[in-house]
Parts: sequence; C-alpha cells; structure tokens
Amino acid sequence: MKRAVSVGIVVSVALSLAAIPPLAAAAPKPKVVIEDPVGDANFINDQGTGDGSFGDFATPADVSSVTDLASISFSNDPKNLYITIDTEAAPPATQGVGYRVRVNPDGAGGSYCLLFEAFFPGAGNDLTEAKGHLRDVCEGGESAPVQVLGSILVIPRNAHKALGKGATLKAPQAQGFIYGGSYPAGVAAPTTDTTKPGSDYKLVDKKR
Ligand SMILES: [Ca+2]
Repeated sequence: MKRAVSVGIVVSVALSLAAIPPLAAAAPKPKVVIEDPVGDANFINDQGTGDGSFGDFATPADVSSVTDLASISFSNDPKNLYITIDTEAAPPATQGVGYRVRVNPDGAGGSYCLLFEAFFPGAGNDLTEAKGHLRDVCEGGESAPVQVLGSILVIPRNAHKALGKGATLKAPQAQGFIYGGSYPAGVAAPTTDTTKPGSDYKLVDKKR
C-alpha cells in the first residue's frame, strides 16, 4: 500500500514538471514543503477542522483526481514567490475547482493569516480563465491578484510584507475544493482534500 502511494506521487511530479511554463522554469529550484498521499480526495478528510488533522483516508475511493493534492513546492526569485500545486491530475476539471495554500498560522486560535488561492473554470462557476489572489485574513482582509500559470501561482513579493527579503513562510498547509458561483465571491466548498502542515520555507535572497 505504502509503495503504491509513493509511486503515484513520483509519476504525478514528473507530469507536472513537464508542464512547467518557461517563466517559472527560470526560477530557482522548487523546494517541496508539503507532501500528501494521492487517492484521498474523497471529501472525508475535510470533515475535521480543515487543517489536515483529521487524517488521510483512501477509502471510500476518492472522487476527484484534479483536487487530489500530492505535493506543494515553493520557490522564489527577487521579484516573485512561486507556488507549484502538484495534483494527481492537472486542472482544470469538468467541474469548477480551486486550491488554497495557507501560511503563517499567527491569527486568533492559531488560524492562518495569509492565503494563496487559485480558481479554475468549470461547471458551476462563471470563470473563463484561471484566477488567483492572495488574502490577508488577519490584517483587514488585504488582497492582491496572483497570476495562475497552469498549476503554478506567481505571487509578486511586493504585494505583502510577509514576502519580504529573508522572510519565512511558516507551517504551509493546503486544501483542494470544488469552486462554484461568481468569482471572486463564489463558493469554495466542499473541500475534497487537505494536507497536514508542512515545513517552513525561508525565502532565498542573495546578500548584497
Ligand atoms: Ca491527496
């Protein structure tokens, strides 16, 4: 069982690397900050608090390969943060879907402050192309648009002070979900897959 899962992840990573667009390929080598089993996007592991602490359930059989998270990788250059969302199958899907990567659980009760979200067109929503944004849910709901290139989010570092020189993005955690309604106010639910918190990422900046 364990072996089958790791083989699935390797295949999935290889597929997504082949699809990396030229812009992101120029960025430094991505660092994997979250790993999650494939085959568990069955809505069940969301039914706890949504933070992955409810566990990974591979039964019953999952319903969505596109929202089945496999790994999340971070990379950066002086201008942008790049987040690669690796799933069992690449978006978009027939159904409208989306992803959320959260960092910095510094809010009340340990809630996450900084959210990076991407939404893809499909049945149930009004999108005609992928859209993304960052949201600060701790300090006044500040938000900024984020470019979505396939499964890669390109986030301008000047969009938020948490992405400054030498900053560390703490305890990243990710969710895959069904996305319906009208962007940006649409409904990001139900969640099909969640991950456990991963490892911190320190932005790479050369000293001058
Ligand atoms: Ca998964």
